Amino acid sequence: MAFELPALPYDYEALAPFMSKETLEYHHDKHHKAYVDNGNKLAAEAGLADLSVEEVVKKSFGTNQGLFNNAAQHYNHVHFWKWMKKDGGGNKLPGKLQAAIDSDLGGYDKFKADFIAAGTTQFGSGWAWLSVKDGKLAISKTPNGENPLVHGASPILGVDVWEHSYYIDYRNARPKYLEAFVDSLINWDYVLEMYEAAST
Ligand code: MN3
Repeated sequence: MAFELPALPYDYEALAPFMSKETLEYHHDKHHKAYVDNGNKLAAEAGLADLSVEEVVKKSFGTNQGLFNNAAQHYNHVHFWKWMKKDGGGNKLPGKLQAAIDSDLGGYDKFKADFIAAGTTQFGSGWAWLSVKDGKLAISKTPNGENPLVHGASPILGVDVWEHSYYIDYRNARPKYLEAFVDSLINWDYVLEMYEAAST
């Protein structure tokens, strides 16, 4: 099925001052749109236009780099917008998620430190992730558009550490952006929704 650019689930000012209107306009309207347009063109050329985005991501990994880059980035951004909300973030998590973070990742404070470290130490463009693998939560990082789907895991939270995600608001201070994402932006209800889907 053709990829479509989803509307943001909030207005362009909603995430300020942690993520500005200007960042969202460029990031959603231009970067994400380019992944959708290029992904559709390359999926059609590869004869994969009828597949879901998840199937295109898995099929193109390691075999069609151009298509993979765009399809994976489309998948990543569809969820990235929903992984944030106004007045989000912080340590008030849904109970089920809190219990899993306690048992699998050593508690919220350790999760926060390790997630931020993953994003900070991803050299160049990429993502930091929280995913479910073999029934347990795990933190990881990937370069460029790569994501946990191609490593046998189900992503439930990801943060974009490409410069286009933070340079307007934070310049080169990637750790400051990651801290604001965790403290003030994460939509824990959507993380729980993906956790429950990945755990069934
Ligand atoms: Mn991006």
